[in-house]
Amino acid sequence: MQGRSPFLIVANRLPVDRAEEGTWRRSPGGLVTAIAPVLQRREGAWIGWHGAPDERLEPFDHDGMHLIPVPLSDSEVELYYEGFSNATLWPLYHDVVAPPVYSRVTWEAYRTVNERFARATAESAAENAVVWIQDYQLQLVPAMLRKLRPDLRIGFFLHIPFPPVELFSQLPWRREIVEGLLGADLVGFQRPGGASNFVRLCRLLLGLQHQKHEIHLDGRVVRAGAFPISVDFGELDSLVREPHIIERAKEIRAELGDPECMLLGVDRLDYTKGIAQRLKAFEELLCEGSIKAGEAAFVQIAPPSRERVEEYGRLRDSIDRQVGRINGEQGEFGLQPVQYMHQSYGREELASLYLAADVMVVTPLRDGMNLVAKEYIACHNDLRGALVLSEFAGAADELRQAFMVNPYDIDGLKRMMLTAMRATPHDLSRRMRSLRRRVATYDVDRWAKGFLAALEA
Ligand code: GDG
Repeated sequence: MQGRSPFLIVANRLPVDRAEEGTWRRSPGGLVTAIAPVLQRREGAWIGWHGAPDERLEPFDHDGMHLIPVPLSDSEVELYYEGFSNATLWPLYHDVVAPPVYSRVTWEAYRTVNERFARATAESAAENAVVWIQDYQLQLVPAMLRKLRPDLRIGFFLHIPFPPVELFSQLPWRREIVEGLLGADLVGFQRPGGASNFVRLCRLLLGLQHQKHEIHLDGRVVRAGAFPISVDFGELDSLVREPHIIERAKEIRAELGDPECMLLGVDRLDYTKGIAQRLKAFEELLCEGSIKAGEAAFVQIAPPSRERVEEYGRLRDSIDRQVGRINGEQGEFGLQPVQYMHQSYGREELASLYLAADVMVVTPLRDGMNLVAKEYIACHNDLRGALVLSEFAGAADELRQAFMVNPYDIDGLKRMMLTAMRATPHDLSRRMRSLRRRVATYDVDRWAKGFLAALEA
């Protein structure tokens, strides 16, 4: 077992993107930030796809991390990733807000690719190594891996919601998925409700005994639990204290025509994020005169996502139309109430936007956690700013001082957006102080350490 790793992360994607020919750069995002130091400390390895189809790469080192690429063919990207992961599991796990596609062909590809990940992990893990598998693309890996390597300690974390039995049962391969997850020693969810759904499913579908969140099978115990993910609070908090970020935030407001109130949305363009609902609420507020066009500006950042999946193409067209209609009907010369940016921005620009915004509007119809909400809070050491937050985001469990909404209730959403816009500085700072205490204490480092401590206990 020489040269094998005592600690492995297994995820659909490696934590790097290609820069220029032959060079790599670390991908942005909390997961990588949280896990990279653990990998470096423990001489671990990360197993995942490197992002280019039909290409085989040898393992390589980057940024103190040992990376083991798993190849995917172009057709596997289409069937396993865009198909089963993103056209079946994603909508099914998000309350079927879009209809899931059940296809035997994409399921087969999902199984094949999961098997490949399990083999790559089995070959790279040292005796008794700790393995941490990430997310819905790899739910069969725990059981496949346990079969190959019963000596390993296996953890699994689901970043998206885990649905109630009544919805999950639609899945023609429900049994295989649950049995796949049960290969782990610890199955982590964002919310306690996800862990309860899973345990209940094990009982109802497989007839397994459990005590609270401990499931008994084959003489083993599988534990389920909630481990709410978070952000790198310290990094964002110091970033927004930099003079160039503060300057840029002022510039952004000036570019918008110095509105009294700037509202902001930041989401991958995804139908689970409730973008249409928040725009509708804003449109009605303008239409009925509750707010004037020059008084408020709505900035919606929505980088493209999963564009080859059909439902995402439809969403793109419908948001394009909605924004066009609002600006066409409610705007004036040189004054567009909605600034819709269908592109991705750098970390610093994003931080400046968060800092500039008076009201952050986070209205997912269902969301595992929602890091944008926590990032906004981390960026407001000025104690200014209001967070409008959907009760259907995992973050709602922790961020009780936000302006809570049901995004399906457009009247309620309108009322809460107005309340947030008109809240007194005293009320805002009281709420923000408490929100910041929470996010500063439970940051992403604490999440990773908490999960690993439970896995190794
Ligand atoms: C999944 C779950 C769970 C967004 N636009 C830009 C950009 N972003 C960054 C945000 C944030 C991240 O992307 C999005 O994270 P979310 O948590 O909001 O949502 P998902 O992508 O759906 O993530 C979710 C998460 O996994 C972690 O477990 O919270 O529930 O669905 O960090 O800042 N980043 C940059 N430019 C952009 O234009 N650089």
